[in-house]
Amino acid sequence: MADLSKKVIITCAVTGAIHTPTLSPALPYTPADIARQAIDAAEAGAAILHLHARDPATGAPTGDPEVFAQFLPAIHEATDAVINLTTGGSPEMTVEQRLAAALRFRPEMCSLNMGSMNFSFHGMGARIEDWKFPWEKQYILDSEAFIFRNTFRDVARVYELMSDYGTRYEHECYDIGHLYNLAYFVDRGLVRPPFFIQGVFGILGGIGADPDNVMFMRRTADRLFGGDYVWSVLAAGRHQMPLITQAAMLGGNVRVGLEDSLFIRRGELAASNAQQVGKIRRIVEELGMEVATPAEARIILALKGKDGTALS
Ligand code: KMH
Ligand code: ZN
Repeated sequence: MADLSKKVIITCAVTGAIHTPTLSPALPYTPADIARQAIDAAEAGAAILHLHARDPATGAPTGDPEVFAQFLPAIHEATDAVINLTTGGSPEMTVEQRLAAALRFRPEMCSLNMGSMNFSFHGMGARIEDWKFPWEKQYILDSEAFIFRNTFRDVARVYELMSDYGTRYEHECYDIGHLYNLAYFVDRGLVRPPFFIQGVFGILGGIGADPDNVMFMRRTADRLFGGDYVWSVLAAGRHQMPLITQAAMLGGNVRVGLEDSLFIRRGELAASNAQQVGKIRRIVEELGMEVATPAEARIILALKGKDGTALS
């Protein structure tokens, strides 16, 4: 068995709920496109696929399990990648709607957002005049007033419901305080190690995308969780590749995908999710590290395996 401590897990977040179709022709929103891009990302080296659904006709984010059902089985059959379903959903969903798909499909992993916060992206698309779909512009503008609700009771509920299914968590931590929120749940015994922590940098409302902050979050997690956590980083927009490269150099794991950034380099839109996976894979390998396979990621994160899900 290879030394798993040197392996880098690549997560690919394929479509998300922030970007809208006008912003990039590569952003997948039909079930067929989400499935194809997810499968290509796995083939390029992503061990984990973080998935949201979109209305097939308009590209608007949806939490409807029936829409997830139009692409999850294809991904489940075509790849060995770990399927990780969002419970963050979108600004327009209730907490119930955000949980519906994870409850139905009982994936190996689901996201779990570790605190309430402003979560804004209203500056995006400021120069766009012709929108592909009527909902997009207002959706983006309304994020100026969006409070991303993740109360202690909400988070506890996700733990209580999903732990019954053996689902484990991508703990999304948008600020240092969110690490302390996780420590609170650890103390209450609601979650057991290893804790997968996704440090999220550069969301307006969360911690800034500064290398110092990456170090600060890493040190704080070390202090709170010692050897009990597995660390990963995502960064929004142009910060994506630099900050995740820093994370890899610090022994962490990385997340890419069009959910987090539409670009492949400054001023150039990415052609696909797989292109971003390929780029970080090359960087990681050039730095002398190896990318984790899905099987290795399952061992590192103590996941239940594909057979324990309701995805097929
Ligand atoms: N879009 C990311 C910054 C979720 O799906 O739970 C946060 C996210 C939330 O991935
Ligand atoms: Zn997400």
